[in-house]
Amino acid sequence: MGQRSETMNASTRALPPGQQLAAADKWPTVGERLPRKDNAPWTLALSGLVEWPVTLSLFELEQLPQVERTIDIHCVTRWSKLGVRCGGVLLAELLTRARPSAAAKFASFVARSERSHSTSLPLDAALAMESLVALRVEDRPLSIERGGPVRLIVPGRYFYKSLKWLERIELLAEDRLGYWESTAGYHNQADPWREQRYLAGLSKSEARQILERRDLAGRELLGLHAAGLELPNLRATGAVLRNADFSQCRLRGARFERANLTNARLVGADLRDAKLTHADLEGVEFTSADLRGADLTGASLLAATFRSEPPGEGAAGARINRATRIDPAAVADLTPHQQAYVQARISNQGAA
Ligand SMILES: Nc1nc2c(c(=O)[nH]1)N[C@H]1C(S)=C(S)[C@@H](COP(=O)(O)O)O[C@H]1N2
Ligand SMILES: [Mo]
Repeated sequence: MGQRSETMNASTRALPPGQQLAAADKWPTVGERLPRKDNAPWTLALSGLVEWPVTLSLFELEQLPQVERTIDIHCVTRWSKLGVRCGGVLLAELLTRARPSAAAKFASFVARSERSHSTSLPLDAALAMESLVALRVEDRPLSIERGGPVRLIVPGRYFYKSLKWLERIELLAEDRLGYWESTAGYHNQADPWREQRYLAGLSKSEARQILERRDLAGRELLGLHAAGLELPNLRATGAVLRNADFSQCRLRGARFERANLTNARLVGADLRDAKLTHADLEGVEFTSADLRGADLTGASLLAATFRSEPPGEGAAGARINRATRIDPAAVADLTPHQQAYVQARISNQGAA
């Protein structure tokens, strides 16, 4: 597997487009928090198009040649962590044990998880990137919460390709889409340098038709084009609207309670008195939006943007006043620069 991955190059210790650095002491948990309850000892099975299917115990994994790699984590919801030291067994090393057959072109990685969470990669790409079956992070055994004892680490792809609680690797002739890739529209290539976050969603005219009734409550629509539209009092309670574009939209009084607006663009949107309580607002762009009187209580704001970074560049900051409700814990999840901006505007606000 002679090819060196691009992530081994020091010059890539930079942020891909649209990412921001998580605070140094923060490593957010995304997706499932714990593996499936199972008292059986941990094993890793290699199956599918292999000459010798094998099942390895944790002890056997630890006896294989170990490597250390310093990798960069890029979550699709826009936070990154650079230079995380991981240790374990190279996928390539493992596969020599099972002998992939010539027909094997894809690898499906399956987790010990309640929903059999999985992800997949073309086999040659997985090997070229020096994917790692990780057992350690920062020289300690991987904790259960971090995906231990055995976690896939795929350098050079958004972190949803790094499967927690890996228990089976199946080699296939055809690809088998993973959990997020098939349920959330996450891009199957997932290259952060090309911003391959999501598949294309609805067309603009389809979006307009759907928006005519101003009722999106409970709907699931990926990449909704709604920029510039008049949508006051829009109903979108509980809607799943990842990667929607609501830039410059009139959304005064809109209802987004418990909605998933991950990575949505709300640049310049009029959100006065909008209800965003308990919404998932990770990676949302609020630059120059009007949030006066908006209620963001219980919302998660990891990697959300309220003003351009670096300061002084691009659009004006979001309008936030004392009537805007944001939990202190959500403010604490923002980057220091965003935090300072939001804090200064809501500091006189009573506890939410
Ligand atoms: N088994 C399993 N693996 C998973 C997920 C999941 O929900 N279940 N989420 C993925 C996503 S979307 C991300 S960003 C990372 C998060 O890893 P962390 O919780 O250690 O930060 O795990 C990935 N691997
Ligand atoms: Mo993710």
